[in-house]
Amino acid sequence: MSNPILERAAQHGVTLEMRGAVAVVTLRRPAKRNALSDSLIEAIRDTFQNLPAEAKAAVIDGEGEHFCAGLDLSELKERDAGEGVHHSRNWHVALDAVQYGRVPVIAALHGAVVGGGLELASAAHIRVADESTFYALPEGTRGIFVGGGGSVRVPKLIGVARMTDMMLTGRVYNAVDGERLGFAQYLVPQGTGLDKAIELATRIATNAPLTNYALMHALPRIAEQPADHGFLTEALMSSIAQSAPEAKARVRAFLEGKAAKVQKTN
Ligand code: 1HE
Repeated sequence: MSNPILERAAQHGVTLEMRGAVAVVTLRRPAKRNALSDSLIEAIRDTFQNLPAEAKAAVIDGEGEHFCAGLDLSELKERDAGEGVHHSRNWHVALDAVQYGRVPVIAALHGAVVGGGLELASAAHIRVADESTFYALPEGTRGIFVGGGGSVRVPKLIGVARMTDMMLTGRVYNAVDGERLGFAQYLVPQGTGLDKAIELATRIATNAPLTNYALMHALPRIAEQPADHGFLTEALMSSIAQSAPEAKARVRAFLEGKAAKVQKTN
């Protein structure tokens, strides 16, 4: 790896390895259950802002038995209001680099996905959970509040009522319930989450880049817009995507019987 920014991120516990067109980003702080220190958050930001040009999709994983134990509580300092705002905003920048970066991101979840770890997972575009996964927001019981974008992103997955319950009561969801509620889109046997995430990312990497861009950057914004604005943004985005030579080639291939049909599944 020749990029000094990625080398520094690796020294701070976030490594990047290319598997074909897929960048596999790994949190490597297993002794602390990948708890997110300030330097780990910076390393996540720097990694996703500096993905190699050949990366067309990414996977985020955590070394060890847990995906991520959330905020590094040993760094929880007495901050005045201004410092607290900046700390939270630094998380927002880092997790925005995941959600609104250059390529779709698949999170490979296992073990604890809690607090800021759930906030990080929520910034990914798809979540694959293995059977060991559990989800919690212990901020409520620690006397604090989410600060890494969780109040915006988590309700989009499971709704405000369920998030409120999790934070008020310390409720923990297991992998099966988590998939049913919408935390994860895929539930796989223990130990197979990373393989499944790489398989999905490899497929996503073959999509037309403008389609992936539209799904990452236009769709979530359209979903926030009043319907009237959303219809216009959709019309603009779809016309831009359709006008790309790659879209025309793909449609022509289907019409000439050279592209796969949609297959019914069981
Ligand atoms: C930590 C952290 C951490 C572990 N900060 N050091 N997050 C939480 O409240 C979750 C706190 N962690 C846990 O509940 C458990 O550690 C786990 C369920 C994740 C894993 O349990 P286990 O039995 O595998 O590990 P452990 O023995 O509890 O932890 C191993 C070590 O990691 C231990 O340190 P050691 O020096 O004694 O070996 C733990 O202290 C350390 N460790 N989790 C610091 N989170 C932007 S705002 C976001 C706000 C939040 O995220 S609040 C939720 C914080």
